[in-house]
Amino acid sequence: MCVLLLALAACDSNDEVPDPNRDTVAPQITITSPIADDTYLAIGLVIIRATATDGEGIKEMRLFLEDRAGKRIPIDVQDDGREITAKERNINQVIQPGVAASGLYKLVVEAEDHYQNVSSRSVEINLITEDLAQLNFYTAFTTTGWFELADGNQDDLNLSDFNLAFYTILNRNSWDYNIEPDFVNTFGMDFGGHLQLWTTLDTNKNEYLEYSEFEQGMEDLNFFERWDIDKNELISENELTDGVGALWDENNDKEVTADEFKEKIMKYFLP
Ligand SMILES: [Ca+2]
Ligand SMILES: [Ca+2]
Ligand SMILES: [Ca+2]
Ligand SMILES: [Ca+2]
Repeated sequence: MCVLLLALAACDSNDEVPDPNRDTVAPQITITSPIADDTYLAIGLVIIRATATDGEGIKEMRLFLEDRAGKRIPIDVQDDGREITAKERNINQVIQPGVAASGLYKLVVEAEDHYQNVSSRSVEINLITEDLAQLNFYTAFTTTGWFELADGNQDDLNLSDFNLAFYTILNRNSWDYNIEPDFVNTFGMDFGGHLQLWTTLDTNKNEYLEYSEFEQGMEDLNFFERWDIDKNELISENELTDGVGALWDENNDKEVTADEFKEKIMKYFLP
């Protein structure tokens, strides 16, 4: 009987007396992508990179897209593979915002520790839902989010990132290494009018595109060197846009019209 009373008393006092070890400090959050005020197509890609740290461990990270009225759309956070007690957790994922209306949105990151301390940080981005045909080529191209994905937020593409980004364009099913000859031929026509590009690339004629063949083919196409206007051996987003634009300007009037770019942007630079 006495034991039972003691147990009850211990239980009561546990509820009433604050735990001196209780963690009262909320996690700290840093968002490195997207950059505030960047503009993206609603049907394009937005990379989200955020880190939360907490002296006692992070229980959960949450992600929302919030419109101007404060309405929140939750976004599934991909597990970063760390222990639930980890003192640092990360968000590193690509989303397609898919909102219905253009405007300023907040990307909100929340982190909660094991003592219900919650902190929140946000970054504002512009999302545009216009049909691609309503945009000029530069805006349409740069707001796809493709370049940020390709450059890993490094601002410019070096030769190996550049090649990898174009390999990813050609390798449409990222889960295999199978590149379709027909798609390569279409790409060849769309990027400079090259007939039967596949035959040129598959030099050992095994009907398979080895990466070395692809690299040699890219060197022969000479995009990187030609587009690198300032010759710093890096391709900036402007250089890429100008380079692609020059190839797609079918009537050579130095303008890329929606008719010239719309279908191709969808095919090569949007998911
Ligand atoms: Ca804490
Ligand atoms: Ca081959
Ligand atoms: Ca350059
Ligand atoms: Ca034109």
